[in-house]
Amino acid sequence: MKYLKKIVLVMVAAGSVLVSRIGDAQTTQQADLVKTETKYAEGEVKRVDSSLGKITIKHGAIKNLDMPPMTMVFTVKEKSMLKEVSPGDQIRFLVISDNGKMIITELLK
Ligand SMILES: [Cu+2]
Repeated sequence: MKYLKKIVLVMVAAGSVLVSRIGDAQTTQQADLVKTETKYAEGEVKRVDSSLGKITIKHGAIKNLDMPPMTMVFTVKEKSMLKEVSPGDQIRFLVISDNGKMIITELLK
């Protein structure tokens, strides 16, 4: 009887490890999903200033910056990123906040 109790305890312990592992996997999966969803912001190019490395974008919500849709000016990390874009283009972009300055690190048409 004592032996049986021990087996049950071991099984319960093993079961809880399994459950916690499944929980971890789900959390990781959800984190990945959030990452993908917040990765790119979308918008339409309104103005390009190649010499200053600035671009005006009418953008949708930018989740990682908690920003609602609006039209605003961004600075690009590299001026060369503006070579391929012109007003009217639909773009996807990655933006980071560097001490309140919005910097586009990636720009895709
Ligand atoms: Cu904005």
